Amino acid sequence: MLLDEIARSVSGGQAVQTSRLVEQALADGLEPGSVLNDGLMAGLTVIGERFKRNDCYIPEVLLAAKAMHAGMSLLRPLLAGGGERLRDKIVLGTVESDIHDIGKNLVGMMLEGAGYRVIDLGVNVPAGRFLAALEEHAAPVLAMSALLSTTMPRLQATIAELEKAGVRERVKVLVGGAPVTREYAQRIGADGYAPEAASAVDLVLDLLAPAPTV
Ligand code: B1M
Repeated sequence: MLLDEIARSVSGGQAVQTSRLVEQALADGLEPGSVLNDGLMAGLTVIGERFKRNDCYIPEVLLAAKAMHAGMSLLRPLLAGGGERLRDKIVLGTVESDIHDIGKNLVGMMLEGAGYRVIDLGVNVPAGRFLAALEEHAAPVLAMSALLSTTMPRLQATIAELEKAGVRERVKVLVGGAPVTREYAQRIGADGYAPEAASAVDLVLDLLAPAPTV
C-alpha cells in the first residue's frame, strides 16, 4: 500500500523517493492528514523507536528526518490551508552560550512531524529572546535544549525570566539535552523532561492535554 511505502521510504532515509511517493499519494486523492500521520509520521516513528533502542545511528535518524521534511514541505501548504488544523505553536531553541543543535533539530522535526508549528530560534538563544518569541507567537510551549554542563543553568535562568515577566503560568516548559536529567528538570521547575526526540512529542501531547473533569 502507498502509505506503507511512504513510511518505509522515510525510515530508509530516501528523501527524493519520499517526495515522489507523496506526490503520487496526493494525485491519487489520499487525504493530506492521512499521508502525514499514516505515511510520514509512521516512518519517523519506526526510526525514532529504533534510535531509542540503540538499533540505529544518528546519520540514519538525520536522513529519515530529512526525508520526512521533503514530504512535509509538499503537505504543509495543504495542511495549513485545507482545514487540517496544525497543532499549537512551540518555541524551540538551544540555550545561550551553547551551539549544539543536532538533537534540538531532531526534536523540532519530530514535533513538526506531529503537526506542531515549531518556531525554531536556533542556537545560543538568550532568555530574553525566548520570552519575546513566546509573547509574539502566543505559544503555549517552550522547548529548550542544553548540551553542556556549563549551559544547563541557562534553562533555570530562562524559567526565572518567564516568572519575572508573569508568563510562566500560561507556558509549559520542556527541557532536554544529553546532560539534563529528569531530577534536574524537576529541581529547576520545568514542566517536563524528554530523554530523546521521540518522547518529546509524547510529552508535549501530555502537557497540552485538557485536564480531566471530575
Ligand atoms: Co560538543 N560537547 N562541544 N560539539 N559535542 C559534547 C556535548 C560533549 C559531551 C563531548 C565530550 O566532552 N564528551 C562535551 C560536553 C561536556 C559537558 O559539558 N557535559 C562537549 C564540549 C565540551 C564541547 C565544547 C566546549 C568543546 C570545546 O570547544 N572545547 C564546544 C562547546 C561549543 C558551545 O556550544 N559553546 C563543543 C562544540 C561542538 C561542535 C561545534 C564541534 C559540535 C556541535 C555541532 C552541532 O551541534 N551543530 C559538537 C558535538 C557534535 C558534540 C558531540 C560529539 C555530539 C552531540 C550531538 O549532536 N549528539 C557531544 C558528545 C556526545 O554526545 N557524544 C559533544 C547527537 C544528538 C542527537 O544528541 O544532542 O544529546 P543530543 O540530543 C538528543 C537528546 O539529548 C535529546 O534528543 C536528542 C535526540 O534523541 N534532546 C532533547 C536534545 N535536546 C532536547 C530537547 C528536548 C528534549 C530532548 O526538549 C526540549
